[in-house]
Amino acid sequence: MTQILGVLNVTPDSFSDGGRWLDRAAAVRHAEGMVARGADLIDVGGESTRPGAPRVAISEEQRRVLPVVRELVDRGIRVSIDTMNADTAAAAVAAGAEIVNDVSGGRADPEMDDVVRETGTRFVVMHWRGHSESMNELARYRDVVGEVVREIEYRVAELIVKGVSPERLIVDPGLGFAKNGDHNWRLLAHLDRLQRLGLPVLIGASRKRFIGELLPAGAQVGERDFASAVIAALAAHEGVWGVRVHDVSGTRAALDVAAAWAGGRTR
Ligand code: PMM
Repeated sequence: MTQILGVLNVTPDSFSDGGRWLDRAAAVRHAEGMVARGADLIDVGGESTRPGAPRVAISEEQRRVLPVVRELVDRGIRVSIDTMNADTAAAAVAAGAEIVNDVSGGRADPEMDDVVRETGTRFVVMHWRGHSESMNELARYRDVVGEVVREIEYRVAELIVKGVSPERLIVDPGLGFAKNGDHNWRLLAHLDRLQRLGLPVLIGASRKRFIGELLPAGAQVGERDFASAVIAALAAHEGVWGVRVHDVSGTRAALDVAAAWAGGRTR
């Protein structure tokens, strides 16, 4: 069954939910709501990765996320930590986070690979070419699917050489990260190429701009949820391991449809 990672951005500036969950009690309530609606894990992040976002000091990132991680773990909620910082990853894993979701796939912080090996955490290797301020210039490909798969494969090989067990790795094409809408759709249409690496695949399409580009002009960010849930259903149908989403109820329904459809085949 495809896993749902419910997004909890503890930031003032994420593009779709910035500022809403900076208050710890509100963040925890929101996470509990997502679990009640069917999230398998809560992906807690303290640094916005939207294009052009400024970097956040590590101390500030940890001040935002660590108390929330601790409180969710105490309540029996499974947590992934969305961070590019090795120190934050180590502290979150020590607090009980079971997945480190690094949008740079370990490329932003040279210490990350060691933390992954030493802690034995599960680790998301997302395709990444550079920080958000340079993302648009880096969105140049001759063969986006081939290049993204090769670059992820290279990073996976580097992690394995450093002693990380491949069973701990999850891969993610990094939709919207140094990619335009056309790139994203090609990657989604060729998920099988990424799946051939033999590792679980995570997809983060929820509410991203390329979905907005399909909708009528002037549609609000929240109106992207229905289309995001359709992508989740199609991705689940292709056999992805997980989807990272903001709207858990819609995604739960979409994934239940995909599972029932798949079940219908076997009866
Ligand atoms: N996208 C965002 C943040 N974290 N993590 C993974 N693994 N994959 C993604 O595509 C991804 C991510 C940016 O989206 P947000 O601003 O809505 O959190």
